[in-house]
Amino acid sequence: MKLFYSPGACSLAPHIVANEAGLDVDLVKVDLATKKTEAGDDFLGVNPNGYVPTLALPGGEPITEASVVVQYLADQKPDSGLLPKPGEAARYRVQQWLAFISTELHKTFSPFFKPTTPDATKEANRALLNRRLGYVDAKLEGRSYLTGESFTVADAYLWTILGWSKFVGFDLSPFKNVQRFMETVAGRPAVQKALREEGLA
Ligand SMILES: N[C@@H](CCC(=O)N[C@@H](CS)C(=O)NCC(=O)O)C(=O)O
Repeated sequence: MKLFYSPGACSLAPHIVANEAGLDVDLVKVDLATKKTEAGDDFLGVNPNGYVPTLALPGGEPITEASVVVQYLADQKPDSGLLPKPGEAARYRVQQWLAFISTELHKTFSPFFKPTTPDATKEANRALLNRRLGYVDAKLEGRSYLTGESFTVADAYLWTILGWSKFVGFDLSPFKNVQRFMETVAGRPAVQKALREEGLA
């Protein structure tokens, strides 16, 4: 398997999951501006949408979408606890969080990275993020991770997206449980390993 990534981008979530699961994944760095891999290959030939994460499987069509790539990786190690097994009610709770993170957080953060985003849009997104983070903070009350004491793929995704806060000037300090969550996840060896492998630590 090859995981196409860009340092610190949302592809960090599946990278963390691969490390947590102990999977052997080849990392391929992509320049998102030029759509070239580090080796100079055309990334659009792999994913015509030109975005990471993209997981290339031997002899198959690549899997895209962060919320799905993390599930595919976790399912390669069903006993890892990263994603409850098919049919278990708890699996849908994790999938609910993945959808929430993707649609309510990830895509609300993205416009901050685009120089063409109008200030009014940034302000509206900041207000929405504050409301959504209030919800997340309440859910994290009295628990280490989103669904309890067990780290799942949703935690990897949430941690990755909220890690962007410092780059876009979004203040996490009102959200005490979220701040504690960020520190807890940062302390996981698989997370630190992923940061080192992406040249971020
Ligand atoms: N729908 C995709 C979006 C992924 C995405 O936005 N990736 C960003 C990095 S976090 C990217 O590669 N942007 C470059 C581009 O869209 O050209 C997903 O959910 O995984």
